[in-house]
This record gives sequence, structure tokens and C-alpha cells, in this order.
Amino acid sequence: MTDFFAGIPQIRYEGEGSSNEFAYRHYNPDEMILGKRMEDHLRFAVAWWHSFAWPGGDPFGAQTLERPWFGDTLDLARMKADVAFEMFEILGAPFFCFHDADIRPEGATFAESKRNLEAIVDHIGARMERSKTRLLWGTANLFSHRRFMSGAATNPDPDVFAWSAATVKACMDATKKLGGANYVLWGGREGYETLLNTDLKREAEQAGRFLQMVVDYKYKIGFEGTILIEPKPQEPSKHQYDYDVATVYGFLKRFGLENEVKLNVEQGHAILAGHSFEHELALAASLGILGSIDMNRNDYQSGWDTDQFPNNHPEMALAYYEVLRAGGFTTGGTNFDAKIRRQSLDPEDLILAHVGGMDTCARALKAAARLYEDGSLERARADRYAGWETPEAKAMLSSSLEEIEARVLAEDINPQPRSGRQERLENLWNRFV
Ligand code: XYL
Repeated sequence: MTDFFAGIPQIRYEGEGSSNEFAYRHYNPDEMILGKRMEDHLRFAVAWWHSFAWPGGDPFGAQTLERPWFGDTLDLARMKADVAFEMFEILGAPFFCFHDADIRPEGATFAESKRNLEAIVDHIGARMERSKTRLLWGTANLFSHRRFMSGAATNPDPDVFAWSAATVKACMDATKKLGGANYVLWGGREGYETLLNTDLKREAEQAGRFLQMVVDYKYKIGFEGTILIEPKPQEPSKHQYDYDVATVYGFLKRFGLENEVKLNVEQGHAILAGHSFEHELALAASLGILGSIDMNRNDYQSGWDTDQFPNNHPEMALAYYEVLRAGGFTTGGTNFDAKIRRQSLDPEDLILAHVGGMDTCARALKAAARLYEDGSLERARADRYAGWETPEAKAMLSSSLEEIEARVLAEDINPQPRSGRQERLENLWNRFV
């Protein structure tokens, strides 16, 4: 036991009437929603990097957060893991996520980093035996160290490709050992700063081959989880190759991986790409590649990835509505890729950030489920496309331009515009959130 969270009680559901800030007002894990427990719908995960490894820096100032486990030794990494599991317990968090660099100290060589990772994975594995918290996903940090400054798989230097491949192998092994439900690849610096020094064609081929090797290795070791790619349009690179859902789908098709890899869609990354979160989720679902979500909130004015905790339930309800329409999560879940602000110094801030985030999502899920169950929106949608259910309309899709022209002339087809009913549907939505 550490005393980092001393005095902070276990967070329990007390209902909407509660004014206790250390309680859930909406997140009630056992409550049944559309025939499934709320906890099993949401599958919340705590992100190790933001909660336990982030020092509170910004481009104008360094560390603001002081944590007793900050440092480069295995003992401190073990203390960090102990604090993490204490927080999971306080929150009742069902899952966590990690990068290798969040959990282990960097070694002087690849071999030493790998040994450090294995030692900490053993420690986390032992903690998991006494905990209900499981691993949602593991991943490799292929972007922080200076060796990755020109990318990982897409690096012009084949030694960096080699280092990255060996690192991903070690991280997949670690994820499998800890029973992870997914393995994530976020292309941290897979992109470019200037086209003047970049061979786009070569870099894409390297990235495609890299991903094929990851999928091969998944089968080789019998990892039963899902491989996920996380799109992001820019930051840290000026242009990231995995720009958004549509771009990644094109990439997967190009390398024959569209049935092997799904997506981890992040709220803030969707906003940076000029989309809404629900657009990215709906598109991924329509392509059959919706895997998991990174939940957070981007500042709508600042233009960078602020990774704040969500606090706007009507907005999140639009996102969970798409998750419900897609049939809900299977291996995926809701990872809080969110960090407290650099002035939020106290241990309580870390706990209450998650309490607020979990409650916002739970409230959003309940609203989305009410509307989904009511069915009005789906009926209105079906009605809008009802014309396509006629035999003539269906047959048209397997005919030709000449045949269609003949029918338009013979039947004197003259389309009559119909209202899209947007405001009526917005009013309907507002009755439920
Ligand atoms: C940073 C990204 C990462 C990924 C995991 O913008 O969101 O934190 O989630 O590498």
C-alpha cells in the first residue's frame, strides 16, 4: 500500500440526488441498459500515461506535478504500478491501458529496456491477480524518444524500423501476457514535417509491411485480441499518415488488412481532423472497423490536442448513440485518453477527473439508449430511405445508365423533393438527452 490517495474513499453510485463529490451520480455498473450491464457497455479504462506518467509540462513550462514515483528505476516503476492499482480500486475501473514507456524505465540498450518491461509486466500481472481490473489494450511508445523523431515504421533509417518492430513484438508479448483485449498502434510520428525531404510512396510501403508483420505475429503467438489503429491528422507531425477513419480504411484496403485491423477512434483527433466524433464513429461502423474509443474533449478554439476529460453529456450521447447502433463494443471500450490540467496538483483532482468523465459518459449512454429504445429516430431514418425498398429501385442498382434512362422516359419520372426534417429530429433528440 502507498499513501498517495490517503483519505479518499471508494467511489460508489449514489444516484442523481447525491451532492457527494466522491460519488457517482450516473455511473451505476450493474444497471441494465438495453439488456446489458452499464459497466459492460462502457468498459472504462484508465490511461497510464496521462494519469501516472505525465509531469504537467506545456510548451512554455516544464513539470508542475510532483509524484513520489517519478524517476528512472524499477522500484519507482513498481511504486507507480501500485498507485495505479490503488486508483483503479477507488474508482472501480474495469480496465487500464499502457505504453511500454509509461510502465518501465528506459534502458541503455534495447535488451535492457526489454528486461525492464518484462520485470514490470510481472509486477503488474501479480497486482492483477488481486484486482478486478483488466487490460483493455497495450501499445508501444514509438514517438517520445529522439530516435523516433523521423518516424518509426516510416523512418528513412532501417535501424529505426528494426528497433520499432522489435519493440512492438515485445509490447505485443506483454499485452498477451497480461490478457489484453486489444493491441493499439497509434502512428505517433508516422508522417512528415516537409515534403522536401520525404518519399511518401516508400514510407507508406514501409508502414503497410510493418502492419502486415504485426498481424502475422498476432496469429503466430495466438493473441486473441483485436489489432487497432488510432487515426490522428496532425500533431506531433505536421501531416500524419493515419489522418482519419476514411484515410486509414484506404490504407488497410491497399495492404489487404481491412478484415484484420479495426480502429480506435479518439474524440480529440476527430475534431483536429475537422470532423465530429460521431461522424468518425458512424463511418468506422459503416465500414465494419469500429473497434474502441479514446474518450476525451478537445478545446474547440485552441486547435491542438488538449486531451481534457469529457464533461458535455449531450455531445457524448451522439457518440454513444453510434456505438449502440453499431451493436456496442466487443473487445473495445472507453479509454480515458484524458489528462488533468497542469494546475490540478492534488491526488483528489486525478480521482475526481475520472469520476466526472465516467459520470458524463454514463449519463450520455443512458440518454442514447433511451432514444435508441424508443426507435423514433431509426423509424424516421428508415422512412427517409423507404423508396429504396421498392423492387424497381433495388433493380436499378444492378442495371445500366441506358436502362435507367429508358425507365425515366417511359414512366415520366419527376422527383418531388421531401423535407429532411432536421429541426424536428433535433427537437426529438433534445427530448431524450
Ligand atoms: C496521442 C494518442 C496516444 C494514443 C496511444 O495523441 O492519443 O495517447 O492513444 O499511443
